[in-house]
Amino acid sequence: MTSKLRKKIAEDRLLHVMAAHSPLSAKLVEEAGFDGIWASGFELSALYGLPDLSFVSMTQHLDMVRAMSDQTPLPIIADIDTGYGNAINVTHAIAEYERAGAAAIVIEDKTFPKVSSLATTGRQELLRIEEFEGKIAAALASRRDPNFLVIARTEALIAGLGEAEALKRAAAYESAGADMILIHSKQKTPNEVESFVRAWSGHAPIVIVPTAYPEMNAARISALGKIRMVIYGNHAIRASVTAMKDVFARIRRDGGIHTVNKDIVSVEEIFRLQGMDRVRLVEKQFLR
Ligand code: SPV
Ligand code: MG
Repeated sequence: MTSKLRKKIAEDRLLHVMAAHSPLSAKLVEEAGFDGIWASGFELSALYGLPDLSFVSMTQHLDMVRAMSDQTPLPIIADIDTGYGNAINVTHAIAEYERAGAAAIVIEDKTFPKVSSLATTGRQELLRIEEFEGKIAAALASRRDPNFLVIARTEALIAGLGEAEALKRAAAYESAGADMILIHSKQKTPNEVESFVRAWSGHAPIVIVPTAYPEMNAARISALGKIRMVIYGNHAIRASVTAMKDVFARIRRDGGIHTVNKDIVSVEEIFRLQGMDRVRLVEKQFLR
């Protein structure tokens, strides 16, 4: 999967990567035609009913990455937050994520424990640049497959440190060997990210997560030219919550499941997603 992602990035087109929080949602991402899966920390935290504050452990996240990669051939971009500790911990994390079937990791320059970048309040503390360069170097030195991508994410704009600091950090992380740079912003308009991208003179392709500024669509992203990947960061979990809330409310209101039945997928569709056809084949072959 690693070389597949590397090749896609070399194709010089915008890659669309959708969040997933389970093997089932990962399969739906694949069937919808996305280029990759974002193993989002925010989504997995929400799945457990927890805030995105480094509460979910590396083991929990790794188990999910492994389960997703067992179910879909799509490249998985793993959100490893701050790398679960210092540069030494990063060496361990990279080996584990590679083994679990991820094609790439995104590591961010915040301190541990992190606070969700989308939180309107809360501390957003950044590491010293040198320390984060060390974490990138540790990631690069620990990958066994050179096609396993190390994506460095700067939270300088999220922390309110401004474009100059974001550019300085992005340049330092590129020099440290990062394959791509993720620039994150929670401004309600694309202006902040567009300005950063225009000012970016590095060679590393850019990744964005336009959750807070949804009008930044594919046409607008492509017009900037330097962005190679867009991550739809939490749309799987938000779509699930929307759908469940709606159906549950209708069942309560209507006093039964008779009205919603036609509006939700059939049990047969779930059988298909579960791979029940394979069970039938095995049954025929081996049950005697
Ligand atoms: C995630 O999806 O976990 C992310 C993106 O890291 S964001 O929540 O926007 O920080
Ligand atoms: Mg995250």
